[in-house]
Amino acid sequence: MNILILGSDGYLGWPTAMRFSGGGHEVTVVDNYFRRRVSAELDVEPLFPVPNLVERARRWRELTGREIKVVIGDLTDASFTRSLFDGSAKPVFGEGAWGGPPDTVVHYAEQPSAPYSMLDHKTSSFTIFNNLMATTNLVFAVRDLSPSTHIIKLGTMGEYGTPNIAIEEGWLDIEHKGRKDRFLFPRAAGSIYHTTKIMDTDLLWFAARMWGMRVTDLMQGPVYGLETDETAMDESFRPFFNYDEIFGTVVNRFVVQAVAGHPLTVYGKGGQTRGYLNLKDTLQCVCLAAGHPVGAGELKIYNQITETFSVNELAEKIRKVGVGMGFPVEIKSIENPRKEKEEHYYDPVYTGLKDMGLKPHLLTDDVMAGMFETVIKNRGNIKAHKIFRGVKW
Ligand code: USQ
Repeated sequence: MNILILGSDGYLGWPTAMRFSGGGHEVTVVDNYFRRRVSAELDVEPLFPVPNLVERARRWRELTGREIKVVIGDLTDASFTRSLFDGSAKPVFGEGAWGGPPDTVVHYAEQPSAPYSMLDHKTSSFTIFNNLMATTNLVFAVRDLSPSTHIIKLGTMGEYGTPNIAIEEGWLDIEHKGRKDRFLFPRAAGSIYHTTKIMDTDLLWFAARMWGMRVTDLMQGPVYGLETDETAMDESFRPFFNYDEIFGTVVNRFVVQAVAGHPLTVYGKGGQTRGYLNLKDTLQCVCLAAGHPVGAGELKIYNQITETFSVNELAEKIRKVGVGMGFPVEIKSIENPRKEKEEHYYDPVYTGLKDMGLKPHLLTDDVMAGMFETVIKNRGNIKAHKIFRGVKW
């Protein structure tokens, strides 16, 4: 397949690019380096430096002989987005001829942080504009230039919120006054970022209904880890590993806190329950979705998680592994800077991807110990002041 990966510099993008390229697909990666710029602006750089996309693509070619083309640009610029579908985009790396419009687009190119979206009016507006314009421009480019392209969009479990009923995979059958119909599962997001993901889903559903677009929306929970088969090939292939409050997800944060001797920052009562998954499983899920293109006019939704934990359960698991490795880990509940339910029902369905063949890598003691080892090697880079800033909702 000819695959376009939008948002390739981020935590998930580059590992996904290597997986598809290693699998023999033609891969073009696209990014505007938003994450790098904002990390520097807000003083929240990752645990270790990550080479830019050209440097990584060059190293990938040296090691594998395979070429990943790199295009740098901003998807909120409609003409730039269209250039990716009509062959006029100019790669900054990669010499091979244009392979034609993509069979599959993996769309990660969004501002991914809930706290960033809640910092202030400016970052909220940016999140809304950036995320919705990128998706809008993609939808129109596909409609006009490559209507058979399968769009794989990264959504989030946070679109559903924490309802008091089981969370189905995207859709809910309703019986009302004796009649039945099927609707998108009710959504109730807890941040401006998560709200933009709801709006994305609505845009894509509109495009599927009106223009026969083919869309898979992957409702993903917080991801952890930094090891994949490909990142293990070379240190420069490791993805962004953030431990700060803006870009760090909770498992990664807790491991760094344990190593740094910082009490694990459980927000509020710690009963907040979410579905989690290993970075390795994100790659499996996206590859499975790409291998199962949906029909014209179809929006297929999967809940992309492999197990659920409350924040208290996560903290306890990481404490146990940390203590076993000689760290005196302390857990400390702090006032929750977010507005979210701290005790709630949580029963998501997540069978669709497993039915397609997903083999989950769970959060075992060994997996956590592996994360500890990488963090220990880089512990000299940990800056304690980056761990908590208290972005209030
Ligand atoms: N939490 C703590 N302590 C911390 C950090 C987080 O108790 O130090 C809690 C949060 O309050 C929340 C839970 O842990 O209840 C998860 O927080 P998170 O920061 O790991 O994840 P979140 O902000 O929800 O966002 C992340 C990704 C986002 C993705 C989302 C999936 O950054 O891109 O969409 O996970 S989900 O959470 O299912 O919506």
